Amino acid sequence: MNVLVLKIGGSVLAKLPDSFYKMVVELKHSRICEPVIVHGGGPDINRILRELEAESTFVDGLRVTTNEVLDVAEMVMSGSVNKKIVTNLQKAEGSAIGLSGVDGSLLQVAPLDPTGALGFVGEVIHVNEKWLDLIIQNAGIPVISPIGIDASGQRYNINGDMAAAAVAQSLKGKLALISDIPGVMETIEGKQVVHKELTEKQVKEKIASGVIHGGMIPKVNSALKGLSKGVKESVILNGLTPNDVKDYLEGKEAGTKVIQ
Ligand code: X2W
Repeated sequence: MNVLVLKIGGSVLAKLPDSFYKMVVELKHSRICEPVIVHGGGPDINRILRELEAESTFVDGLRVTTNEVLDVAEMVMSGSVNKKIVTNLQKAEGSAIGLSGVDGSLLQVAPLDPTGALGFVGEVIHVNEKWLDLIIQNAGIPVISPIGIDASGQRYNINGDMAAAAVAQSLKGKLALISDIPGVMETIEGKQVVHKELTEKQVKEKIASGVIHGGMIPKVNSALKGLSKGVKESVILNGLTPNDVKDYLEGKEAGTKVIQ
């Protein structure tokens, strides 16, 4: 099985064109690969928490998750965000099945921070991949919301990138981090270039020198995290020009591959 896990963060989600969903459905129908979507929803969670006057704090990019925050994160991600993506894929004539890590204990987690300072933030310790196989073998595209569950039935909030890396690793697939720019870009001798490939060392150097900045930092870090967790290949691809995803799968130059 040739799986491509597409991680769609909340900020890029709002910008994706219909052609993105058509491309995902085409990947499935033409058997180029088996697409699996893992999404986030950070900006929507922030908005609802603000409306509830229950704003949360972040430690190293992870949301400190109290019981109340957990309820909102689940409501937003397993509810509206998940169903929006499912609907968009259905409109593109795909057969999408939305599920969260709680369903069938798909994402079994343990607390990420044993001191408890992060609250209910989970780390995936096992992916119950039989549910994903079941959907994939029945022509479906799984759409996964990053809320997990532990053996006692406690739910946890999982960082979307970490959930995507865990799913890619368990399905022995590739991990594509969907961005709204063509990849890691740099101006060299007055010309803007997209780096085709970067090693972990180069990524660290480019973060230190400021070439990689802003929203690209969590993406490259997620790509590296994926590799360290045993993902075959991590790549940053532009979701606004969806042909890039197909080009990448066909071995043509597209996006930025991050390698060890
Ligand atoms: C994230 C889950 C959503 C996420 C959060 O609560 O924001 C943790 O931080 P994006 O849109 O991909 O950033 N969870 C533990 O990762 O969303």
